[in-house]
Amino acid sequence: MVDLQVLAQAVIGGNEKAVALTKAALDEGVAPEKVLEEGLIAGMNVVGERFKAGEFYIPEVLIAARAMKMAMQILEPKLAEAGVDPVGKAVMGTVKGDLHDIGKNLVVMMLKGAGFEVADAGTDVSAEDFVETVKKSGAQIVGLSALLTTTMPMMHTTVQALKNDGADVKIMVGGAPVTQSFADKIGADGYAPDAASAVDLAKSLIA
Ligand code: B1M
Repeated sequence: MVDLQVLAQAVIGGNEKAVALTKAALDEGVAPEKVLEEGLIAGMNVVGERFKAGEFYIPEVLIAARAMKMAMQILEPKLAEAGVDPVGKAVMGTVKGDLHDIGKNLVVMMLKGAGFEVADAGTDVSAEDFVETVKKSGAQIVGLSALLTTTMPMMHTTVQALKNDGADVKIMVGGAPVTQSFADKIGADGYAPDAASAVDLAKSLIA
């Protein structure tokens, strides 16, 4: 029998054995949602906690997220067959004029790791494209990332566009120059300083 704690440990260590263990657990008849929750998500939760505590750095998070992503490729079709609902739906993107995507990708991976379905809108995303992607995906959460002080005003523009459109979506913002007071000023629903906190925030915004 595959021990799902061993699978969680493989994710934490960024070990590609996570793929074989996921496969083996499914072959043994373990329910896909159990593999997801007690193996992959349990592992990524620990990664998030260690990152927040300063025990893990970005490379370790990226390696863990890569192991999770590879295992998810095996698991996703089985979850779809089993009709397992995602925790929530989110759209993530870096705002117009900004091409930085390392932090945004980290947030995407951590959200997926926590069981969210995420539409990654990419970088240099205009306010109109955010509105469009939110509509198409039916997301409850939209995350805006910016790394340049010069693109922070684009967050405001995007928040206004989403509100003018009447989109029923919670807006979270983040990125190195962004602060809680900036988030409050532009009318965002929340700010997170790092990828692990972004997951906590997303969960609280849809609770
Ligand atoms: Co750029 N760059 N860059 N750059 N770059 C910075 C941001 C800069 C601070 C460097 C500096 O001057 N010291 C500076 C900005 C200064 C400012 O605005 N005050 C800068 C500049 C000026 C520029 C250019 C204008 C340079 C030029 O061409 N003259 C240019 C702009 C291009 C553009 O975007 N239009 C540019 C280009 C680039 C590269 C292409 C070379 C490359 C980007 C590669 C890529 O992303 N694919 C790059 C990089 C790598 C950086 C630095 C070195 C690193 C950024 C990074 O990836 N950090 C950066 C300097 C630095 O930060 N030391 C710099 C790691 C990443 C994990 O952190 O993105 O903060 P971060 O994400 C964190 C949190 O912020 C948070 O979670 C993440 C994980 O914890 N987070 C969120 C992020 N998004 C979130 C969203 C959320 C919640 C949390 O909810 C929605």
